[in-house]
Amino acid sequence: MTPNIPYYRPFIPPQEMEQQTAQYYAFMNQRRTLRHFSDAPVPLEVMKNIILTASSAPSGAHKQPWTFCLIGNSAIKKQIKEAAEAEEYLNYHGRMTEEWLKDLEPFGTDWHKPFLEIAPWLVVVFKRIYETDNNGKKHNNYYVNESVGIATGFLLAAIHQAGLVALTHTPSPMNFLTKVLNRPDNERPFLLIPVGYAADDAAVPQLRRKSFEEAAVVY
Ligand code: IYR
Repeated sequence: MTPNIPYYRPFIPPQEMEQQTAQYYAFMNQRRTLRHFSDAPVPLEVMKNIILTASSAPSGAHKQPWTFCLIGNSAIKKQIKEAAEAEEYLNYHGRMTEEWLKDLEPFGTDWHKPFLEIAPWLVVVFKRIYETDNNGKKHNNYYVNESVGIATGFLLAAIHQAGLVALTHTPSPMNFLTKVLNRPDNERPFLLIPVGYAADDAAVPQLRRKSFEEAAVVY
């Protein structure tokens, strides 16, 4: 077993904590999913910090079953945009139900995905189903969806903290990302996340978030 090391966090009195958590909530509650990006550059160093934050997430047996592909290359972004639009065209023209299309109306989405070329960075999150050891033996990872979902949550929080915006984009099916990015057999695309500054004229739908009583039950 690996030896344990001491862990310390300073004591925060409950009153101070109440203020601190209220402030953090107010800050996080300003995060919005954006579809309108500026093409203004964002330094690679910033993206590295954001991805390291994501990669600090807890994971099943600490297997860290994720790979974050960071794409700034215009030719690859173009390839991804074209492949995503080809799939989405089919989705919006028959593969999605009437009910689904109606549910998406407030968001004004369609098969066009210009942001995949405009945003300075695309982060493609891959989940790693298994790892291969030095003898070529495969070992399944644990709670992969939960782990990668949590890491993606950390990623979105770090993007927001940077003053940037993101879109949790789910082109469907997503296997074209495996091909375009030449990913190995143990990886599956999980989410495609354009990251950048919000466009000057960016707008978001007016949404209401669940109240505490709607979101939670206290026992
Ligand atoms: N993947 C499609 C459709 C779509 C589905 C849901 I659920 C959304 O919240 C938004 C879009 C697209 O990207 O347009």
